[in-house]
Amino acid sequence: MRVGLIGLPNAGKSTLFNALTVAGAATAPYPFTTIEPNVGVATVPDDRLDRVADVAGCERRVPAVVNFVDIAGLVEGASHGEGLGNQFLGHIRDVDAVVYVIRAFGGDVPHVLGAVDPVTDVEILETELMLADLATVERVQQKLARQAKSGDPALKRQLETVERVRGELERGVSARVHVSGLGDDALPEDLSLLSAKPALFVANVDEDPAARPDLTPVRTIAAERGGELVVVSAEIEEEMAQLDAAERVEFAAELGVEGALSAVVHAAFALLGLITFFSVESGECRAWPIRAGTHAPQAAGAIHTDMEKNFIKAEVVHCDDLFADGSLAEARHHGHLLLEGREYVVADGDVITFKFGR
Ligand SMILES: Nc1nc2c(ncn2[C@@H]2O[C@H](COP(=O)(O)OP(=O)(O)OP(=O)(O)O)[C@@H](O)[C@H]2O)c(=O)[nH]1
Ligand SMILES: [Mg+2]
Repeated sequence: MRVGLIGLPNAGKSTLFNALTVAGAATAPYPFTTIEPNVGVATVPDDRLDRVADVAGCERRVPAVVNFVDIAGLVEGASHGEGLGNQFLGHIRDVDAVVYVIRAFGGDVPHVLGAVDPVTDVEILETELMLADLATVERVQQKLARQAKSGDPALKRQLETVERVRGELERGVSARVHVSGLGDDALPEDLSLLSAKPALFVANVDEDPAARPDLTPVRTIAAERGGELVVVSAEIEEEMAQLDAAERVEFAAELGVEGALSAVVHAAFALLGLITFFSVESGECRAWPIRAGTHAPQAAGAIHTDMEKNFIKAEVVHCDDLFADGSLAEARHHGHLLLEGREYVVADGDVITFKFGR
């Protein structure tokens, strides 16, 4: 599962990507620095991992990660080939969720539209995605109209839904807002809409609070479009990512920017519909990302496919019980360590040892 960073050129996408992944992608004060997407992983900060490891006496700790893709900047008309043009469509199609990186810092870095205006930037991004979607929907609509002539009621219903979706897109409403409530087979399976992807809005603000535009309007738009707004100063975060942990904490406290980057990662994690369970094995405690609603055998499969195939039982204790009890032995003693079967739905924060055959 991957989260794509999208935005206008010079919005700070690669700078944010570097802060998140410490990958060292090229950044520069001119548009279209990024052409081919950069791909990297960000670790998910989670203090429960250290606490589980301490209680279970693990030396090694392996955090969960989120995959980020830093995509080329897109400009007005991109859906018709402006700027780097259509290639961005394919890159956005490949990700499971998007982060809109919105420029909210001033300075000498040129803005493609001449002025910093977060609301206009959001509108351009959303419009380009919706225009790309309209082209897709029109194609699908024509195909369905031909197929529905056979009289198949399911196809006729899909055609009606597609026509409604088209109407909403033409009114400028992103699919995220009107498609999510539809049932599973309401739309053709191969209809992949860019503006339906879960979205997070990140305002990349100036390090100087006095030089920041008012973010209230963009916050309102984000809420209307079904996304959260996180405020971050990517340049500061990129600099801080180079520091060691202790320096970072001190620097962040000094600047009053604690936790901004974590907020982006956590929001992206949630956007993908992920939760975390922990494993404790041979001195290693590890956080595993899985989709909310995953059953125990499939969660075991995240660790190893053999563990899913040969799944027998899961020994589960919730981390909050473990912390309260102080040790696995005490948790067992208090009846908090339970044996669960195939139907068990893993909860966020579960600490699990899988029992499997050979
Ligand atoms: N002052 C300030 N400058 C920033 C910030 N974030 C990025 N920049 C600068 O803005 C310029 C563009 O940043 P990039 O990260 O390359 O932007 P991008 O969105 O990846 O741009 P393209 O790849 O061209 O689409 C660079 O010179 C950055 O140093 C910020 O938070 N504050
Ligand atoms: Mg870039």
